Amino acid sequence: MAHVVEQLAHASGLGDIFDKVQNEERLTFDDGVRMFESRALMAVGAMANIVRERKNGNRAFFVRNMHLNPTNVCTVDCKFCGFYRPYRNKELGWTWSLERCLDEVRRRLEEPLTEVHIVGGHNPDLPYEFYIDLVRGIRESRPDMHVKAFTAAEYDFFAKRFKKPLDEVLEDFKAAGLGSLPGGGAEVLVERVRQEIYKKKISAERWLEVTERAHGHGLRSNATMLYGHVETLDERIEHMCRLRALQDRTGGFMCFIPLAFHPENTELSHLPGPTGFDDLMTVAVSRLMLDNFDHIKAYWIMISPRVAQTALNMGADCLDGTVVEEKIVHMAGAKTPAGLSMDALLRLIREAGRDPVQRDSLYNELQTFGAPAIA
Ligand code: V47
Repeated sequence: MAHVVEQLAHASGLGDIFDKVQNEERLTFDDGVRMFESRALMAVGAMANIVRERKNGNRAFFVRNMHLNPTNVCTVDCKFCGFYRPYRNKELGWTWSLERCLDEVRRRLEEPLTEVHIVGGHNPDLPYEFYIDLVRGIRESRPDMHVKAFTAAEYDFFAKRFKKPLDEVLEDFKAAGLGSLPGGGAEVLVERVRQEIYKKKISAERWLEVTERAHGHGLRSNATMLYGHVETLDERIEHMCRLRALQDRTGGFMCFIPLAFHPENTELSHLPGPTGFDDLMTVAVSRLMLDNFDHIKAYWIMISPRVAQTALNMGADCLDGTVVEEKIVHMAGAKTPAGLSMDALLRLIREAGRDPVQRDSLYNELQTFGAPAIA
């Protein structure tokens, strides 16, 4: 098989990159840009598959999770976001009470979920105790549920808003039962992009600093990249190189998730958003560049179940999960379902020739699945 990939890579002018992949050598910034610019999806995808299988064999992971978005009122005004309502018009958005949030979790007690993923707007009306009590309340009503909550951008907001040292904030959340951090808020870790479309959000340096501190407190996290808007291919690679450098220092990242930009209902609605080709290429290039990340997630919510399934053969080893009631991209025009059943995920994975593995939030295996019963 390797010689077929080698031929493909040579035919696309990427033979030297193939050699590095085979020898497990780190790829350079220029290698990353060249792979994107080659448009050689078959070659890049096949090389990414080598790394994917080296790291994760034939396994493809999913998690049984739900999302919770306590508020979409936000002071940051990111141009790419269709989810938020500006604080100055806060009556147009929602801000749920603690009880309402806890009810969202409690009403699913019968469902075999293992994770709740919580993110929201930067809403100055909510007190510190709201966030802490939310994490603690979920853990009390459902001790088996892992709380993956709030992005590095939100922890920075909490520290500033409540005038507390970041380390104290992180320790308070840990003591309340926080399990890990989702990867959002990173967008593209390049100042030029920030200035253009989210200039009030924390800088790349601060996102990396908050994340490093969280890792230092023993909290693991994910990392995302929002692509397909105003960023260049070089800037995508710069983003990946910055994450890779931090991972060298901390080892705290679990997975990388490329997030396909959805333009509807945003200030960037004139942009077309990425294509399926770009979705697959971005998964494949990230698998090859992020040699120190164990997992690459093809988030089916953003790139569709069909493309995510295909990505399982081009670098991705995880589809995220059942995701009950996704709002962030559905408010930006996503046409995907707001959730998938476990059977639907199993079918996607099996038809891609992979072995489904239900994981917990830290990528421990919970359940493997044999071949489907023949009808
Ligand atoms: O940070 C916002 C993105 C992120 C849009 O860690 C948009 O496992 C596309 O981070 N089009 C939040 N994307 C979601 C997120 C996430 C999702 C799934 C799994 C994990 C994980 C993390 O959503 C934001 C932003 O980058 N986003 N608006 C939009 N219009």
